[in-house]
Amino acid sequence: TPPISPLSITFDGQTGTMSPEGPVLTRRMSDLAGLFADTAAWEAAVADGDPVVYQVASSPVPEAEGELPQSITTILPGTVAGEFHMTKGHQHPNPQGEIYLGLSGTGGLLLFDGERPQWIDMAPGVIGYIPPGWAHRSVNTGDEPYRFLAVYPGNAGHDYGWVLANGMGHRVYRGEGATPRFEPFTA
Ligand code: S6P
Ligand code: ZN
Repeated sequence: TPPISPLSITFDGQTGTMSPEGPVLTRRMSDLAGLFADTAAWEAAVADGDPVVYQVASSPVPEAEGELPQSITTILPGTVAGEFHMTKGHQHPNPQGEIYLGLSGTGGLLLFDGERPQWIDMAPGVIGYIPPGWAHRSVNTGDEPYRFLAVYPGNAGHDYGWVLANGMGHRVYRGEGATPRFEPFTA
């Protein structure tokens, strides 16, 4: 991939769009196989319209070594048997850091290094830092879309199998009031 020219990107934190825009990825309930604890409830949601769970809008900056691609993830509100809507979650096979900036709604960043789960509350104006070697998943803990901007090294990659094999340390459920309830993940 040839290097990209300097550019200005306009984004809307209330809609999750970027201009100019690169690829937009849509993940539906059926794309999240094996991730929610209640398999029967997940199957019922897939059968009942297979709703969109999240979308990722990328800038035109390519995922190539030396570049710093950006994307805005929008996770729609909801649960599967009380477990909050979330991203698949991944490790960077090339261990490199990443930053998230909260744009709208409320959510959290679940991090797991294989031993210790960590949680960062995310809201507009909060930067969540993901150190190298920490798998990461985003969770919408509110009743409106949760959006964040991600900036990451272009050669970091995405390993989704690691999360299927190791989990993320915790599961995140709707709790009392605004506080999520965490349950240990057992693989
Ligand atoms: C990429 C960055 C985000 C996620 C996005 C979707 O390194 O962490 O752009 O890709 O939030 O999550 P996932 O786990 O489906 O890639
Ligand atoms: Zn990442």
